Amino acid sequence: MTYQGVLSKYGGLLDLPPHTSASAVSLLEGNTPLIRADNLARRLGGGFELFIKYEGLNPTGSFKDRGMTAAVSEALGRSALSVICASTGNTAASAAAYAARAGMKSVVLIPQGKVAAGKLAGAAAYGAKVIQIEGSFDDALTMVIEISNKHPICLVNSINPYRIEGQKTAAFEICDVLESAPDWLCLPVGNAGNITAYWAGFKQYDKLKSTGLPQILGVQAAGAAPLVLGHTVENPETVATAIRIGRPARAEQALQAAQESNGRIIAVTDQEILNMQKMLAELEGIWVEPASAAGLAGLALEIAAMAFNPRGKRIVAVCTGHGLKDPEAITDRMSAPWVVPPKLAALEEIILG
Ligand code: AN7
Repeated sequence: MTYQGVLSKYGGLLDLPPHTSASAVSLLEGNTPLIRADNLARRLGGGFELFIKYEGLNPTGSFKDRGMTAAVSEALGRSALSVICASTGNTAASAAAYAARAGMKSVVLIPQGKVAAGKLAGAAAYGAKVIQIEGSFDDALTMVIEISNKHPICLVNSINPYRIEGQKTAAFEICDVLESAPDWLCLPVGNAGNITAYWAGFKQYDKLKSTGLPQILGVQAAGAAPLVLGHTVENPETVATAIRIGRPARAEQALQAAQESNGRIIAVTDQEILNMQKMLAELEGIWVEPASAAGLAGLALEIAAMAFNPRGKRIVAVCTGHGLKDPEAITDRMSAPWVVPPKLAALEEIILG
């Protein structure tokens, strides 16, 4: 049978109300490739297997689509007319796309001036009402919780339990491809929905199919690292705007995932994130947005610090969003391209000279 999205493939394993499946709103999300990254593994010292779970290849360019198909299908199933979310950008684009397909209205609240171009453009293209808040993502999240409690607008941030259910499917896919869980899973952590979903997914699959459990390495940006610091961050700041979050909604569950899996949550600097973004693109041909390089940057740091020995291990790095989401992360820093007159001699001089 042709592929029909994560609810169709894994719906039986997801804790969703019965009205959900009948109204499935899907863009055939999920089924993303797990790509071997031998060049990068070698650069990091070698001796282990490294795979990239390339979530940037989802329909709107990020992993959010896995949870959004579940949340919007559930909302439509009980005849909700509109959805709302706070977002650093990817949730906004995903919510807007799935709402559009469902014939629902969407409202997205974003922190003013801190959302990457491809995400803002996506939300607008899919027809969302886009509202900039003169504040942080955390301020915006507080506001959407309040308004959705007061009015019949469905909240589709990852506080919505169906988002987590849908996002568990990424863990199922990894186990299905590898025929077991990896030894380590590293991923970026912002509002902490995804790490919560992966851990729940791996635990469920292990019970069902004895696939084993990975150790989880959650990685935050140093300027937005409440889970590492042990307290909320009032003014989070990082080049990885997707994870510019100071008060994660699922902080406790993230810490629990790290602890139960015998893993950890660490922070990396913006420079380490940008270096890894380039390294992944230049060594493997995989361009991800800055936040999505954080998991790998954390892995590199752990290996360099000899915090753990990767030898013989199977490691999966989740790359959550596509590089095209945030072109300025590259173009703002690159040297200007060569300019030559349309003459062969000039071209030869640059290429051969
Ligand atoms: C590319 O879109 O929070 O820890 O509002 O876009 O589950 O929050 C995005 C988060 C990682 C962190 N990578 O995931 C939003 C938003 C990318 C992201 C994360 C996000 P969570």
